[in-house]
Amino acid sequence: MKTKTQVGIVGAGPSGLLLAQLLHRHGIESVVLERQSRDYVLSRIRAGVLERGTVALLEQAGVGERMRREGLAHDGVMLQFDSRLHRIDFRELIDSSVMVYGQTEVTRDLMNARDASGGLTVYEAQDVTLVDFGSDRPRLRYIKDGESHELECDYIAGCDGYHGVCRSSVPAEKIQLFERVYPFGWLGILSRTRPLDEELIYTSHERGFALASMRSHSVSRYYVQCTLEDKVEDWSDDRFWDEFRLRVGPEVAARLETGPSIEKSIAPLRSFVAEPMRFGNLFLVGDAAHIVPPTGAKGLNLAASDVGYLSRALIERYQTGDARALATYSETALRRIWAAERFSWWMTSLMHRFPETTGFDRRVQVAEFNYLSGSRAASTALAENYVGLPH
Ligand code: RFL
Ligand code: PHB
Repeated sequence: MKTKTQVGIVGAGPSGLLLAQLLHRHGIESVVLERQSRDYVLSRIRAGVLERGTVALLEQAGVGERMRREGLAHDGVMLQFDSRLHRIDFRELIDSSVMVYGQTEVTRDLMNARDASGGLTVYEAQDVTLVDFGSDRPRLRYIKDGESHELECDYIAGCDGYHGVCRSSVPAEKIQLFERVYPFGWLGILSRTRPLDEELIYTSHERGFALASMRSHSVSRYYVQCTLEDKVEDWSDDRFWDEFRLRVGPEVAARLETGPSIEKSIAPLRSFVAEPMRFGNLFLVGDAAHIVPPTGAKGLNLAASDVGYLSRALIERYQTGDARALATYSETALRRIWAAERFSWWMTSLMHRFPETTGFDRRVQVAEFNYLSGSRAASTALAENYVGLPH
């Protein structure tokens, strides 16, 4: 079956759904094609910290109501090195804050908004293929319930994540890839327990990194650095809690409420950027174009800032015919992406134990922590980046 729309969006993660919603608010029609089912998309536990700019975009998209009610505004974060704590006070240093509100909830709100808008989202769309995206007649082919479909559109937005089809459809000679793979992963668990603290605690310990985060006043999210060989099955809940206690130290551990995990997963850490992000009428957005290690809480926020740039450029193009912002989308987005790549790489390097770490490396990490603790300038630099550089 052949159909037509203005913007064909591949992927119903936060990038694709937020783009669809912002376009809809400006009268621009889109169709979203998603490989997985709706429930599968909602079952993925990922990011938890939203920058100011992301919150503002969600408000603009008309999905801020529940986030405002249920999200937790945080005015700072704690860094801990070998039981010494230093608080980065966003409010005092830069008069700002972040919002703790899970990616799952953001996605759920966006799905509900999409339903209300009447826009079409095709879940379980198989074998999505991009056709002639270099021409002015780009098309998306896919199979749904055994039937072939072709969707003609003006533009294609590749919002299909790191393993998606859009980036890999670009001929190798037209794209440059930059990558750093870290020699460790994060093992994360979710539990129905009271969070350890009112704010997040990032810990660097000889045994490796640990993070105490949360989703609400009664649901916590914890991580420990693990090896690339570790398997989820190797980590019973008890083993996880024991390791976590050792890393955060007795004083912080004394406040820890433990309980059965309701989700447990391992994510490898990677930095990755594809350049450029535009190929004719195909635009890459979010994880399809870049990955950051989660240490700076930037992945979802970068996806949102890409969507901000692309939605504004498309709105301008449809409202005034002016395609200049579309022409500079890649350059504009990449400038902010590299700033977040730098910050995420730096914070990962500061907080983790690398297999090759020597006594020298550890002392350099401790010296950097000491500098952060004693310097308002250094703390301000961290605060500015963590809360999010301007869009
Ligand atoms: P997503 O969320 O990966 O969504 C892409 C969507 O595209 C679909 N898709 C396809 N659809 C049709 N046809 C195809 N051929 C397709 N191939 C893929 C997928 O099913 C999916 O629904 O990308 P998006 O929207 O750009 O959003 C980006 C964020 O999800 C991501 O940056 C963050 O979640 C990254 N991330 C984390 N970020 C943080 O800030 N803090 C974290 O704690 C954090 N944990 C994580 C993460 C990413 C992870 N991944 C990607 C493995 C933990 C994990 C495990
Ligand atoms: C999370 O809550 O999942 C989370 C928070 C901060 C990070 C990474 C993940 O840096």
